[in-house]
Amino acid sequence: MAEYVPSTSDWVREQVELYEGSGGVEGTTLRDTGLPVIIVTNRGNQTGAIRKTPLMRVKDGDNYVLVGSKGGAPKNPVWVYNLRADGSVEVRDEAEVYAMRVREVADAAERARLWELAVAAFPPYEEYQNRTSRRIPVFVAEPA
Ligand code: F42
Repeated sequence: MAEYVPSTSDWVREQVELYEGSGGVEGTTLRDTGLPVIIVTNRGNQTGAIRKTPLMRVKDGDNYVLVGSKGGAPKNPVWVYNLRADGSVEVRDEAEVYAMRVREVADAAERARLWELAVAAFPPYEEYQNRTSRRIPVFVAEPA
């Protein structure tokens, strides 16, 4: 059984610990913004380790839109490569945990629609995309 290897980023690791440790009652928003966060459990594509990645909650019906923004950094967050390698994830949304299948959004029209949902849920995504020449990857997680 692969082991969980926490993020190297302290605030992220702490959010995961509070969110999961409270069964999805605490630590479910982005700092003091009140904006909801989900946790995507994914598989390290090089180490095989269990990785837990908090992301903003962007819903599209029963699906979740996963945005590889990383604050507009020049490089993709590495969980993008995990999802590209293995689309089987678990999404924790507060007290619920769903087995989901992730696919990367390639179709321009679909991406435009989902990007609009993402920016509506978390306006900074727009700034992040303007901040980098990197095309921020967008994934959809659908119930497995
Ligand atoms: N990040 C976003 O991109 N979008 C969001 O909407 C978002 C919201 C959010 C809300 C709350 C919160 O606490 C964090 C939030 N984040 C958001 C940050 C997000 O959780 C990630 O921390 C961030 O996107 C960076 O992701 P990362 O996967 O690049 O994380 C780094 C810091 C990391 O953990 N690196 C590990 C390390 O040891 O350096 C390796 C992680 C890993 O998956 N390794 C793979 C493996 O095999 O184990 C290899 C990956 C590879 O191919 O290199």
